[in-house]
Amino acid sequence: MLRPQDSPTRETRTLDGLWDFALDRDGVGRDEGWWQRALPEARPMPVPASFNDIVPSREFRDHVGDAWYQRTVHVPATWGGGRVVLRLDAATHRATVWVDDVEVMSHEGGYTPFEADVTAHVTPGAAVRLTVVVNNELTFQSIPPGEPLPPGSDGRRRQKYHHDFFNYAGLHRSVRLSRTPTTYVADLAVTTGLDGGTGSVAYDVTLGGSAAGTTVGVVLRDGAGREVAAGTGASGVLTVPDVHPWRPGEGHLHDLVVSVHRGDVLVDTYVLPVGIRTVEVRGQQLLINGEPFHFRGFSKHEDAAVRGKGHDDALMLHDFELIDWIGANSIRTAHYPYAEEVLDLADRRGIVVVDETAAVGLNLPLSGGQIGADKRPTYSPDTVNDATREVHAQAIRELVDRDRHHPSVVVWCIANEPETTSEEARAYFAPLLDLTRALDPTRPVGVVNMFLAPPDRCRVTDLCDLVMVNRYYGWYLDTGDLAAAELKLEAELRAWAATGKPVFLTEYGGDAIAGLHGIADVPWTEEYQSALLDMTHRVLDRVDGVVGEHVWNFADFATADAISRVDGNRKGVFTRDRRPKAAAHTLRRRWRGLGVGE
Ligand code: BDP
Repeated sequence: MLRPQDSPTRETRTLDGLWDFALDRDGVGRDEGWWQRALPEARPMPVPASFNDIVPSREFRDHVGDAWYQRTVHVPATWGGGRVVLRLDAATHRATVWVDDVEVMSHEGGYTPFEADVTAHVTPGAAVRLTVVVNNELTFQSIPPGEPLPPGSDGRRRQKYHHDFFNYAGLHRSVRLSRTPTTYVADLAVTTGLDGGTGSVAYDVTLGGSAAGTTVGVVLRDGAGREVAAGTGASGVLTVPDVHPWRPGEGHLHDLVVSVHRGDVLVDTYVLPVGIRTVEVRGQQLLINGEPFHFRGFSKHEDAAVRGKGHDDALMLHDFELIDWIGANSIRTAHYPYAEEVLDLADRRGIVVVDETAAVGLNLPLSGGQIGADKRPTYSPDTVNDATREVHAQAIRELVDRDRHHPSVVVWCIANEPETTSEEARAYFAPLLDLTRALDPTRPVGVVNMFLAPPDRCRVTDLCDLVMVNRYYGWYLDTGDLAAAELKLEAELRAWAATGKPVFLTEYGGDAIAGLHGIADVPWTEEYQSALLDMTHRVLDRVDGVVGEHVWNFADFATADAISRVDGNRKGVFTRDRRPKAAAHTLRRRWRGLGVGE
């Protein structure tokens, strides 16, 4: 699926703004056919945004079930004779869409786009009613998983989930209506290579509609707009002498311009930004363009006050400026695929990305407040099962399809902290790792490991291309005792390094309440958070084979209510409104190589 864009042959309209909205409190909307009429008791709701925090009420915040969005859309009269496509960049966690009375698409999974050709259901020059029902229920067959709880004393539905971030829902990203020609560039596969100073771009164009009598041409332009290579035919390999590659810290992009002609007439044209670079795991190194790369940065969240997980360009830009300020070079899209705009910006700024599916919480021993309290097996016919794995496989297909062209993306992460000590875990993950490699043989793939599965017990990490581990020594383990934590962290990282694979510490850190101070090693203070990071860095610098350090988290974020959470998770080195804690300055000194006081 190619993203909509404006070009000489294409036109795109965003449908962002205020929509009508109704919570379906009694779950009757589908039976009553709410798409056929104005929503009952409709109120305005912004798109993109989570609906949970817009209205100050528990009913909105904790709603479980369907929520309806509706608006009128005017289809431009000039769009006659074209193909009209409706695309939702994300609807969390699933949605069904109607154009007037016609159901045009349904989609499972809250963080990847979906689209439908709605040409037959619209009339250029006329308006249509667009209705979307979004559902936020989690089950053992959804990614991420969850399960229903008995209704509360107020009769409202409740659910439990196994991940540590608030279950925000709604239309989190843009909705677009676009027009393409009826013969159009439907798909584009691009693989880049480097051989010394010479770059290569292998391309393969798929046309939609009638290809009869058409010719396909491609032109590659560098960042200054100069043509550096050209080719004819739907597939081929372009060679770029003296290439300007994409590299970390320098997001140089080329434009691959695809043109489809019928005789002299331009039928369609599509422009894909391309970064020419290579990625490879060799021994215990991760190489970008043949050079060892060390990840320093954050595992993040998409999270902010009021808008929840709704994408916002201002916040995104500010986060990237802070990433630059602190001297980070990479992020991990914990714990789901982020808005495509984030990857666009990472491409342009040379920020390296670990790209993750929404498979978080596949770990029953870890859930439920007390480790081991939930005795059910994670993988069983009644819990995470074959049907879950198929949903997970589809989430991987959609992630790779959406993001394969982003040069910033160098690693696929197909799950965070699943249960990985059982034979069932190995049987669950082996085919998913194979699938990811089959979809994209050019990038390493892994599963993030958690502390209950050390090297001698984990049955999955040996199947991965690199070791990715989250460790909280000094926080959940050896709380307040950084000396003990230092010894244990070092012993464990050395054991992982002995596996011969590159070792990436994908999460470490501790909570700090901004403004809380202490002299001794007191958890929750800004000083302790900083000291914990310093301790971890001493260890990382002593262990060979470590390729990366991602602090948990970039900023404080919302979670479900829990006695271990103080208005959310406070492991951010920035507060939720992006003010630095002491830890941010600690990291900046390390990552920018500054002396004390600089
Ligand atoms: C890790 C999880 C992350 C949590 C973090 C924490 O990967 O989602 O938020 O722990 O507890 O295990 O802060």
